[in-house]
Amino acid sequence: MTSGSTESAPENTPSDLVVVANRLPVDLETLEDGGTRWKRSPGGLVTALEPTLRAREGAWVGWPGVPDVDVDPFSEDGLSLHPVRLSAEEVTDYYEGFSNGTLWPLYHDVVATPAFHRHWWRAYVRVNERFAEATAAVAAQGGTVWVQDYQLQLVPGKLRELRPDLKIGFFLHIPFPPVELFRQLPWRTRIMEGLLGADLVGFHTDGGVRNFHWLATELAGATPDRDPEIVHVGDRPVRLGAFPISIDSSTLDTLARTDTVVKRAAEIRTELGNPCRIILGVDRLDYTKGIDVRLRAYHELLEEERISVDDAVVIQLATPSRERVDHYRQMRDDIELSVGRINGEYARVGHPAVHYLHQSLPREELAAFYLAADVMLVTPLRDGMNLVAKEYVACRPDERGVLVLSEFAGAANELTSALLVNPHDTDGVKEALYAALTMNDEEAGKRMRTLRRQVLDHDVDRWARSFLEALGVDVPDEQGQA
Ligand code: GDG
Repeated sequence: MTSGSTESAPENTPSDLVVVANRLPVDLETLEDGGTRWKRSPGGLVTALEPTLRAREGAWVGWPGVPDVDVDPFSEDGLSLHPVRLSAEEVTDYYEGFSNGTLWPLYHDVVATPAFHRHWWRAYVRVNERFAEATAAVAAQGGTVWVQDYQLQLVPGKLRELRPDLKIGFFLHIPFPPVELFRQLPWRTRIMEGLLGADLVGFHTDGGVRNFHWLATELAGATPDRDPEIVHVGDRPVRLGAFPISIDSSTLDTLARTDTVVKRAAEIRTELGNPCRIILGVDRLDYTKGIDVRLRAYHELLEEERISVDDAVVIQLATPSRERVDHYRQMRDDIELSVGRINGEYARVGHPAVHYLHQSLPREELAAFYLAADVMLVTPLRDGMNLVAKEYVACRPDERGVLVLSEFAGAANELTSALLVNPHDTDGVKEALYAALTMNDEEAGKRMRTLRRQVLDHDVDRWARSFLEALGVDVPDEQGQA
């Protein structure tokens, strides 16, 4: 195997702090000659956790993104990585099936119908056990383990059985659903018991904490405490809390001030034919993101002749996502049909109304789009947080631009100076879009300044720090002092 900048494997050194996530922070890529190499996938989570992980000889347990390969543990830039093997069938049943065909729609308010299949569940249990075993083998005596997200909800319980000495945290990146919806799940008690294996269970919002508290005490037999953020499993307390995730705000702010990005933003406007207003959407192509909602609102404004294509064009960047899952294939067809329909009716040669890119763009290019956009439309039907909304704000050091944001995104709790909309109310979204397009500079600037204060003060480092501190971990400061 060719592997980027890897060092010899530190597999025998137990780690004080272990992050467990479905994916490793690097992807295994197959080369043309049949060899393989590691490619870093620098997500927000890695950036947030890297300094803490390095300071404590941290480890990361996860799937390398390719089925049916056995890869030995290795270390990259001082972080030890422990790949977990998944077979192709497990990727289908545990990942695409139970995680993305059952839990994802169920936890997002059933905006698509979840499928319940017993063979998917069995694969989920098996894979979760494998992750727990891999973690148990890596964590130092009395160490800390931080489990991430909905794919691994059984890991805390299983890990506690294997290693009662560990401190275990769990963070859910998607919404924790209302009680009535969660109760549809045939394996609801098993999931609750899995999560209650943790010492600390974190959500983006207080709503998640409340839903979880009810289910823990009414369904899973935990005992309430006087403190609503604690329940007891036997004599063991489990803490609950809201930890709204964020982004590396200052890095994005700096990027958006660079000459390259500023110049590219101006170029984008010219390439679009200098429309008065650029409206932007940036999403993984996912049915929860409400891409159809915003296209409908734009379409109706054109139909009603309140705006024209010279006044406002839409750019929709839609990153390819989960393309083997049925709901996603159907939704992509629907969106592409709407884009075609709007352009068919309103575009002129060389001047589309909607510019639709089903591609993933480099980070600098994305920052230039944020900087070029006069109106950012973030209209999910349900979203744990939504980092795009925060990234847009961080990329506006010019204090211009208007954010239209769904009340059903976790980000709406913090970004209250955005124009908040109910994505189910087409008229409401339409009016908010119109208000954003016609807002005067003074009001837009005032709103953007308030949004920027929030996003720049509450970055992803603060998020990671507050979770780990609540778990009782000494987090080193920026100088590396514990
Ligand atoms: C889950 C929860 C929660 C998108 N297109 C490109 C690109 N992106 C990046 C964005 C942003 C990320 O993808 C998407 O993050 P979101 O938070 O918006 O949504 P999910 O992927 O659904 O994330 C969500 C999150 O977990 C964290 O807890 O906020 O609620 O659903 O960072 O910038 N990045 C690049 N090119 C693209 O074309 N480089």
